[in-house]
Amino acid sequence: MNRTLVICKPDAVERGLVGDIVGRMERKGLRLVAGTLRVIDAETAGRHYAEHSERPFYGELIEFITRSQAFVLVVEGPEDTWKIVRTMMGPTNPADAPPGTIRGDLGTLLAENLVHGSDSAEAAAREIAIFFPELV
Ligand code: 3AN
Repeated sequence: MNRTLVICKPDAVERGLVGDIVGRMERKGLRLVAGTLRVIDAETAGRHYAEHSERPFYGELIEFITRSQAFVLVVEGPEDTWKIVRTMMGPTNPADAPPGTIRGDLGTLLAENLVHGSDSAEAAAREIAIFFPELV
């Protein structure tokens, strides 16, 4: 089996959309391995988003992801589970995300796009180790 990290971001928790987002993954056939509702601290957010540290929106990104509780989870499925989740999420910008995707159905804002999913098998392993070291 193959695992990936998902974050229902603060906007998803604030809007009461965690059940919808997690339900989509369960109905798709993915299994929940771990999940925790937590405020992500700035240090953890910085490790998670290290690849974006030089981007102009980095400060905004850290402020957003740390502003209130997020639901951080690990899901499991067959090969390339990270890719299944990414397809379900839709493109980064909700304006480009087709209906049927999480961002296409539920979001309008680029900076508050509801959900994070690891973008490769390597990223999944790295990110699971950041948020759920006990699973490694
Ligand atoms: P994704 O979340 O689809 O993997 P990334 O990794 O390119 O997208 O970006 C990480 C996060 O940074 C996005 N989820 C989004 O919230 C934010 N972001 C990306 N591009 C911008 C931008 N141009 N302005 C503001 N926030 C952005």
